[in-house]
Amino acid sequence: MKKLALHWQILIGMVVGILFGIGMAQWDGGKDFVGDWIAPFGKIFVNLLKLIAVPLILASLIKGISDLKDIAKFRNMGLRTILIYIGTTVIAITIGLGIVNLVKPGSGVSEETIEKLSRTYEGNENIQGKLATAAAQKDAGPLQALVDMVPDNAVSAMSNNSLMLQVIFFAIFLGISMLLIGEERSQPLKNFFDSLNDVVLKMVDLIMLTAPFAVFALLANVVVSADDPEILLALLYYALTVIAGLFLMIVVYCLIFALYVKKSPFWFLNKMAPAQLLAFSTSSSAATLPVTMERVEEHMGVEKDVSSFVLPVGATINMDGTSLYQAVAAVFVCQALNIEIGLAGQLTIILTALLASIGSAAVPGAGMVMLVIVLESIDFPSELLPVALALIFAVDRPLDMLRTTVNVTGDATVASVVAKSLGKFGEPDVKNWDDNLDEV
Ligand code: DAS
Repeated sequence: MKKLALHWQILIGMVVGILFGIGMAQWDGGKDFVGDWIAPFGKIFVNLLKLIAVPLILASLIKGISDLKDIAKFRNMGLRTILIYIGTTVIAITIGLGIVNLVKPGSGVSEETIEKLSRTYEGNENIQGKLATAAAQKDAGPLQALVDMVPDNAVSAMSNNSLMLQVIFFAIFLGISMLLIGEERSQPLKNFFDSLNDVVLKMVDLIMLTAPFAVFALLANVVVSADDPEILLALLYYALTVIAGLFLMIVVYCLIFALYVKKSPFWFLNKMAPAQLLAFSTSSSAATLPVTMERVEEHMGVEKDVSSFVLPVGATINMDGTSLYQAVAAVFVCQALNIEIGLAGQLTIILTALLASIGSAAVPGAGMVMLVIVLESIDFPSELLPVALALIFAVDRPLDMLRTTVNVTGDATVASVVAKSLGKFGEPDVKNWDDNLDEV
């Protein structure tokens, strides 16, 4: 029997994981059993993907830059990439503000719900941790993000995934230096990174063989750890507002694909499905990056010198789903707590949500940390910050899964647009999902 396409296998793993999690949640020992014996396999899978993200970024970026032959082309591609990323993020935030002001999900939240959520979550160490992280980021100087981008140790930069920008900085610096010393002298190093790139992409294929079981473990753990349905219900309007906004953002990507890239949006979503399902299951753009790169390069035909730059940069600084969510969440908590924010406040949200999504790390729950920065930018009462996070905490994980899916879809869309604009959108190497697995 012909093997099921990868995304169907992953989808089956997710559905079985959700059903298994629901079943386990009915049994008192279910949460502990899943946490002790099932969840670790999901964590191992995420760790494996993060493990290879760094060598993959290094090899593909250096190969991509050294393939460009001259720096002017790299500068042109870099500027185009950053501008388009900013454009899609501003669109996302605008959609978020539009829909939250239209639906007004916060106005329906009752006093007792606010009281119950505050009592349940305000002391939660996860919320305290996010407030502390946000405070630390706020205390940093305005150029701290720039300083953090420059590693003081090439090896340590490669060992810490959340400092992916440092790896990108180092790879760009090395790649440009290779261009400057000329092809002949840099050829041995180029051959090394070319070969490393091929080997790491094969590692992605091998890791993906375990994806169906891994997403089963991830989803089972998310479901069995979910909060009580009553609280989730109280936040239904808010969650649906975010989901509607995220869906509209996917429609924007499909329109961009159909009108500019001139390919069917369904073709695009079909090619991206495994990466989107992984983004949903892991809630981590960083962990999903190796798969996003493999799909965009090998299954969609975007040339490596574009995808190897645009996608790693996008995974760290372009989070359209997160910025849309921050716009909705910031206005939602103000509505729920009857805090007036005028037009000026909403415009401030556009700017700070843009900067916050650039500053968000590509890891689960990063968006909530940056939400504190956005709230503080509109003079939100600091004593109400724990209540504000408590209001959205219960549904943050499922919404994080969805906004991460939008984040990676946005990165792939921009990579396709940049490739199309540079005439570097070729034919995919791999027609079917398992063509490149035959020799495994
Ligand atoms: N989970 C983040 C990511 O990896 C997004 C977020 O937290 O909003 O993209």
